[in-house]
Amino acid sequence: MILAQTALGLLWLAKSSLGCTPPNCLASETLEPRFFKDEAKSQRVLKRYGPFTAPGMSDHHGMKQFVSIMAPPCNDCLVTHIQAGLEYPNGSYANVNTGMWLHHVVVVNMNRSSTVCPSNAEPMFASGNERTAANICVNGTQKAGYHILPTDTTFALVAELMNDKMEARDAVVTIDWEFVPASSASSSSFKHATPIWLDIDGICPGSSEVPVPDGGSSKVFSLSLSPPWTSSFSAEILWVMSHLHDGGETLQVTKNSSPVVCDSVARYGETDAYVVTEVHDHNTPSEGGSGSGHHGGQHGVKRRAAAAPAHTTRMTHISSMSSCALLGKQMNVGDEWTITANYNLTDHAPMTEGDGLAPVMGISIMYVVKG
Ligand SMILES: *[C@@H]1O[C@H](CO)[C@@H](O)[C@H](O)[C@H]1NC(C)=O
Ligand SMILES: *[C@@H]1O[C@H](CO)[C@@H](O)[C@H](O)[C@H]1NC(C)=O
Ligand SMILES: *[C@@H]1O[C@H](CO)[C@@H](O)[C@H](O)[C@H]1NC(C)=O
Ligand SMILES: *[C@@H]1O[C@H](CO)[C@@H](O)[C@H](O)[C@H]1NC(C)=O
Ligand SMILES: [Cu+2]
Repeated sequence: MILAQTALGLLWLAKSSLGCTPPNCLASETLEPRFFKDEAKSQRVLKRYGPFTAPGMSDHHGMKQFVSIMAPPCNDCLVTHIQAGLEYPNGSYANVNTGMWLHHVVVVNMNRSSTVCPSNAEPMFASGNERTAANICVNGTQKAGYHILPTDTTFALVAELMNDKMEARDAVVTIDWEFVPASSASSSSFKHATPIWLDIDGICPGSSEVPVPDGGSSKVFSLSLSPPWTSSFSAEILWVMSHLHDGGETLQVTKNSSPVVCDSVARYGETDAYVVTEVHDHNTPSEGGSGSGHHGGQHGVKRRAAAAPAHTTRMTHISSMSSCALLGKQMNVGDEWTITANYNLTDHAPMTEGDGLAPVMGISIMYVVKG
């Protein structure tokens, strides 16, 4: 990930003294906590970051990455559950059916080192447009959370948005944070969770984006983290969440070549928000960008010859990735961990960029408790 360096470059932002610095100025919302409310005085807050202006489709395919310094959601607290989302500035839900993607969001704790790549700052959460939750406490069954220390003063937010319309549009990234204060966590014997970031782009990933092998001439391919990551501690694995791009089918986390410890499955178009329906009419050779975009559809939605009858295409995009919970004390000193991202571009159309295929990703974040 680029973020370690890029975020440092933007540190001057934090020094601005206007009370708040974008993207930290939007109203947050207090929500009802779901886990450990009475037991550990938990709190839950929906933070809004932005607004960010995604360019029109003709400018970098409507994509833009934003890197900003953000305040941690709480101080000296254990974060038990995290989930990202996307809104328009008027507060309405934003997703692919209205042409706006939360391509990815990564939250980095700039005051800590990544466990897998110690030269980078620690990515403590990430999400793609499928918006998988980091359910660290597994719905309150585990007294565990990511400890934001009093010295963790600086987080970075890396957000990439993608806009399917011709005109530039604003969107707001939301993150729903649930946490318990460290004092009550300590008196309730909460455990501290460590995020382990495994990435097909390597132990110290760059952008995490990997080109499609041979430009996609082979529709079925797998990409792995190689060499694997070797754990230097033993740990209990609480939660494993994974990320693929369109065309992806499964992502496997494997220990010592076998067994597969977690097999995460991509599902497509489970709700209307993840489906783009287009009517193609030869009289109005659609473009102008409403929906067909540069991703997904292109392969299945080649412009039809003028004589072709009007027809409708329905493109589905990844709407969820299954997670794995409570895998037990499976991590031992010296274990070699890898992940394999399995793609089948025949089964599901990949994203395109111009005339070629967009790069793909394969990432798993494991939240573990050392010891
Ligand atoms: C909110 O903004 C979106 C995007 O601009 C727009 O499509 C939608 O109609 C708006 N909703 C309301 C209730 O104004
Ligand atoms: C957590 O609770 C939600 C809502 O009840 C449920 O859909 C989900 O399956 C639960 N997840 C786990 C890992 O228990
Ligand atoms: C946290 O990291 C930021 C960015 O590197 C740095 O400016 C700040 O001083 C650090 N905070 C502490 C308490 O070390
Ligand atoms: C890829 O998907 C196609 C279309 O669903 C299917 O026929 C084929 O068996 C799949 N290939 C593999 C290796 O899964
Ligand atoms: Cu991605």
